[in-house]
Amino acid sequence: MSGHSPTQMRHLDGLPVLGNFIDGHFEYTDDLFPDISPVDGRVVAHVAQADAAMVDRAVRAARHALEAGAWGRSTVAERVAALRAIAGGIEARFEEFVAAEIADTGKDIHHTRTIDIPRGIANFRFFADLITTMGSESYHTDTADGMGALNYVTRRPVGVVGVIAPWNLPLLLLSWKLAPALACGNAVLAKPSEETPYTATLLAQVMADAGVPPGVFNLLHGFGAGSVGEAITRHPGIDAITFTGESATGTAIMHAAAPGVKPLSFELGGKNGAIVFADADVDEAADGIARSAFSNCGQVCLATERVYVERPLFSRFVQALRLRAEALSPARAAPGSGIGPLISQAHRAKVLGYYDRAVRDGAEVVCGGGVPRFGDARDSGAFVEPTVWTGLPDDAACVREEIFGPVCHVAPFDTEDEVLGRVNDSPYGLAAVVWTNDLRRAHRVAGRIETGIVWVNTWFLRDLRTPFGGIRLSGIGREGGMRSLDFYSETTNICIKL
Ligand code: NAD
Ligand code: 6OH
Repeated sequence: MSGHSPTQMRHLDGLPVLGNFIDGHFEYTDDLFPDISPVDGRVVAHVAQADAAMVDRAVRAARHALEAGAWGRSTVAERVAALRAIAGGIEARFEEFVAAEIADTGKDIHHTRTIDIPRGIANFRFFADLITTMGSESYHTDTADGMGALNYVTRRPVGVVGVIAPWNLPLLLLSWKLAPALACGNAVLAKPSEETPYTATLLAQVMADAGVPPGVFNLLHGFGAGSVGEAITRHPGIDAITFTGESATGTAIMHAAAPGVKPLSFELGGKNGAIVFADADVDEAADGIARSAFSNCGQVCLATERVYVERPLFSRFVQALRLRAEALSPARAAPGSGIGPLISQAHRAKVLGYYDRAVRDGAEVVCGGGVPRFGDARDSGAFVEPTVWTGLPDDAACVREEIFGPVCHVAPFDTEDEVLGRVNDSPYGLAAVVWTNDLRRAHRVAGRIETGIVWVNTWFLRDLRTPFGGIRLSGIGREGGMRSLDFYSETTNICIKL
C-alpha cells in the first residue's frame, strides 16, 4: 500500500482502499472487505473495516473537538461557511462523486446526476440557510403581580451524534442527517452502509479540504451487528443516534441504545400504497406509479409496492402500467434507460424469494417475475425484471411485507371507505400517493391516510422544509426543516421574572 498525506486515498492492486476517517486523517486496518459492483460482480474497492478501538478513538476525538477544539465555540456564521464549503467541495468533484455512487450501486447515471449527488449538495446548502434564518421561541407570561415573566428558548448541540445510513441513496441520506447535525454544532460518527462506502469516503476528503476541524466528522466503515454499527449504538460516549434503514435494525438499535436512554431518530421501512380513482388520467397515473414503483430499481423507502385502482379503470390501468414496466426491463430497454441492478446478490435472493412467493400465493404475473439475460458480464450482476402482479389477497406476504425491489401489486376497489381501510391496514406508515382529479376527494382522502407523507398527483416532490418520517414500523420522529434542528439540538427554556 502507498499513501502520503493524511487525507490521500491509498491503493492496493490498482484499487482504492477506503479508509476510516478519525480525528482528521484516514486510518487503515488489515481487515479489508470488498466493495462489489452489483452490475457485474466486479470488486471496485477494498474497504478497511474499523474495530471497537477505532470507534472509541473517534468518540474521544469528537468529544475533544466539542469541548476543547474550536468547533465547540464556533459561531453560526463559521458553521454556515463550513457547510457551504462542503457543498462547494462536492460540487467541484461532482463527476467523481457520480462515478463512486455508480460504482457502489450500479444505479443509472440520470438518477445519480439529477437526484443522488445534487440532493447531497442541496442538503448542506439548505441547512446552512435554515440555521442562518432560525429564530427563537419566546412567550410573555402573565403573573399575579402584573409584572409578568419572559420565557425564551436557547439551543445547544446534543453532543456526539451517531449517524447510521443505508445503501439505497448513499450520499443523499447520509447528508440529510450530517448537514443538520453539523449546522447545530455537533460532532459526528458516521457509518455508511457496508454496501456503499465510497461517496462517504470522498466526503471525508471534502470535509478536510473545507476546513472542518479534526474530530468533527469521523467516518467508520463496517457492518451492523457485531461490528461498527453495533459498537456505535452501544457506545456510552454517543449522545444521540440517527438511523435510516430496516425496521428490524431499528429494533436492534433501540435495544442497544436503551441503557443510555439515547435520543433516537428513525427513518425505517415502508409498504407504501397508492390509490388511483377512476377520474384520474390513466396515462398520468401510470407514468406516476411506474416512477414510484420502479425508480432506483424500487429501492426507495417511499416507493409504491401496492396499488389500489377503482374498478372501472382497473384493466386499462394494469395494461398501461405493464407497458411502462416492460419498457424499463434491463435486458430490453435502450442502454441507460432501463432499471439498474439491485444492490447485491443477497438482496436479489430476497427479492426473488418474493417473486416465487407471489406465484405460490396465486398471483397473476402481469409482467416480469424473473431475471433478465444479457449474454455479457451483467449476467453476474444483481438484476431482476420489473414486476407487476394482480390477484393476491390483502393478507398475502407480497402485499404486506416490504420487498424493496421493482415490484408492485395492483388490486381493484369499489368504494372510498373500503380502499382507505385497505391502505391503512399495514404495519408500516411512511408514504402514500393518491391519483384523482376530484379536488374535494383529494383533500378528504389524503386527510384520512395514516402515513407521515401523502402525495396527490405526484410522487417524491420533496420540499426540504417539510416534516419527513413515518408512523408504526416506519420510524420514530420526523426530520426535515425545523424538525431536524429540534433533533440535533437540546433546548433550554429560560424564564425571567420581570
Ligand atoms: P439496514 O437496516 O440493513 O442497514 C442500514 C445501516 O444500518 C447500515 O449501515 C448497516 O450496516 C447498519 N446496521 C445494520 N445492523 C445494525 C445493528 N444491529 N446496529 C447498528 N447498525 C446496524 O438497511 P439497508 O438494507 O441498508 O436499507 C434498506 C432499508 O432502509 C429498507 O427497509 C428501507 O425501507 C429503509 N429506508 C428507509 C428510509 C426512510 O427514510 N424511511 C430511507 C431509505 C431506506
Ligand atoms: C428514502 O429512501 C428517500 C428519501 C429521500 C429524501 O428524503 C429526499 O428528500 O431526497
